[in-house]
Amino acid sequence: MENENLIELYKTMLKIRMVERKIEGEYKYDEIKTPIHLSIGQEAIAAGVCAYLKKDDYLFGTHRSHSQYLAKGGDLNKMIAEMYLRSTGCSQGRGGSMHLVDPDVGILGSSAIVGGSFPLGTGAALASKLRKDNRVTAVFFGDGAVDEGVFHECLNFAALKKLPVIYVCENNHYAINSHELQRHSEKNIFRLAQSYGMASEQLDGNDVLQVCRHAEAAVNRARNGEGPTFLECITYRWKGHIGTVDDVGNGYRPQDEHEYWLSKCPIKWFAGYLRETGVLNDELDRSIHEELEQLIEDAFSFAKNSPKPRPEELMNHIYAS
Ligand SMILES: Cc1ncc(C[n+]2csc(CCOP(=O)(O)OP(=O)(O)O)c2C)c(N)n1
Ligand SMILES: [Mg+2]
Repeated sequence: MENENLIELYKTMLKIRMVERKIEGEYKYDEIKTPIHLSIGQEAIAAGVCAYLKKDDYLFGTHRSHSQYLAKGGDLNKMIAEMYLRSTGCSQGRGGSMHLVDPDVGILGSSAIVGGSFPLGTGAALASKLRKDNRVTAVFFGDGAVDEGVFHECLNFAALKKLPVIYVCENNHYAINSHELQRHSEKNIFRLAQSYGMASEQLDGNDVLQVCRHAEAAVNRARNGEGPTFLECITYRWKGHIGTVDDVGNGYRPQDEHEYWLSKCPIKWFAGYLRETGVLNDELDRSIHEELEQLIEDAFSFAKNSPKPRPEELMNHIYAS
């Protein structure tokens, strides 16, 4: 990868982290009127996969979609306005954090229904195949979504029809409080996809360069008509399932497990790699941080100064025109 692309990748990961840290900090003021699921610690997956998607490729996300939306190039101002449920939000203030959409850059929606991204994304990939539009669809989901029957139906169909789709599993080991070992008879999720006859790999989701290598191969496979790819990306969410708490201790996640994963910070690791290879230095890093801080400040003031939907607009946007 060229140096400038490596820096772009770093910026994307850092942007996700800084945006979510800002949301976390603002949440206590109770002006953000939406449940939030933070993806701090998981940034490398969306950043690495989306680095190989074109603007008009499609993406379908989950309840934990901030990273996916930002990595695919979703508009930051509209995303933050959506957190504040303003008319200027990406879902006109009707959706909140779990319903992010930006069709201008191929983000056709995120879904609060666990497993909801499978049929939507598989259907979009079928449409692309029928239309011969050469688009690739990325379907993001968590390890919890693997427990849904629709996972199997969609993987079978996509493999059978050789659809141009990439299934991206953000395996952070937990579905709310429940560990994957308590839920899965097959302990390696990627093997389930293999059984449907599609290319399927398990990888370190905190190593953005590894994600990139697999994403590039998957996108090429999809574009060349060779069918779907399944990427099981192993990671960890630093925050609790929902909101700003950590969910550590109290019989939920062990302290030592949490600490281990904090030490595997994907951004710290990548910054270290970029410095070692001479791509990043103090001055550049400082200017990237400053640029992002400004962007985020601007997005929050745009959101806070935007109008709320008016009562008489209640029935708008219910049906597509
Ligand atoms: C069909 C359905 N069942 C249950 C829920 C409640 N729920 C919301 S998030 C979640 C856990 C999802 O875990 P995972 O897919 O691993 O994603 P993560 O939160 O770890 O990113 C559950 C069970 C839901 N939203 N939809
Ligand atoms: Mg999970």
